[in-house]
Amino acid sequence: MANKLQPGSINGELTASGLRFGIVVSRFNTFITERLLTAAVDALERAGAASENVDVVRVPGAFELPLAAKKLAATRRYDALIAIGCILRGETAHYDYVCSETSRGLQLAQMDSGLPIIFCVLTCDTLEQAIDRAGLKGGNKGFEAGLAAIEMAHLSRKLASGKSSATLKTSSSRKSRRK
Ligand code: INI
Repeated sequence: MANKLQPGSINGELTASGLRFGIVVSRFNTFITERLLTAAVDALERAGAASENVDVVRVPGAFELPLAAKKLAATRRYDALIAIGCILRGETAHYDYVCSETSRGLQLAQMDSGLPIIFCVLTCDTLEQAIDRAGLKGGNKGFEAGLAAIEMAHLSRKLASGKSSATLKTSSSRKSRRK
């Protein structure tokens, strides 16, 4: 039997006009990370973000992404951040340390700051797997990250406002009636 109760839902829109984004990119495996970056910027641009509202910061490797993201978050200048990197498995355990500290550090920075930090760090066994995810068979994870950043920026604002889904719906329909 279908429920009579119809819960309200709170969603993030996919329009980027007026929103500010910071992107931190690792130069390690730059062949991949620059492709991810281009696609992330493409997603923001297509959704209406303005050039002056998007900053790109480059760091040496994925391991350095969390600190740069944390510092950008502390400026309180952004609605969302995107962290871009590519970690490829080598012959030693180095890969495991870089993967775990990068993901842990980014999640910590996100939870500490309350700012959405989108995880666009590929962790692959081979270069081929990374290429597939940076514009070939697997699409482009950078584009997905751009969309996730926009959605989370909106959602984050809405959740911080403390308004219920009913109030948000009423105020947005009031706004669209005014247009
Ligand atoms: N950094 C990466 O972003 N990807 C890698 O594949 C990688 N590997 O394999 O070594 C890597 N190492 C560097 C690391 O991120 C730091 O920049 C370095 O250890 C200095 O702190």
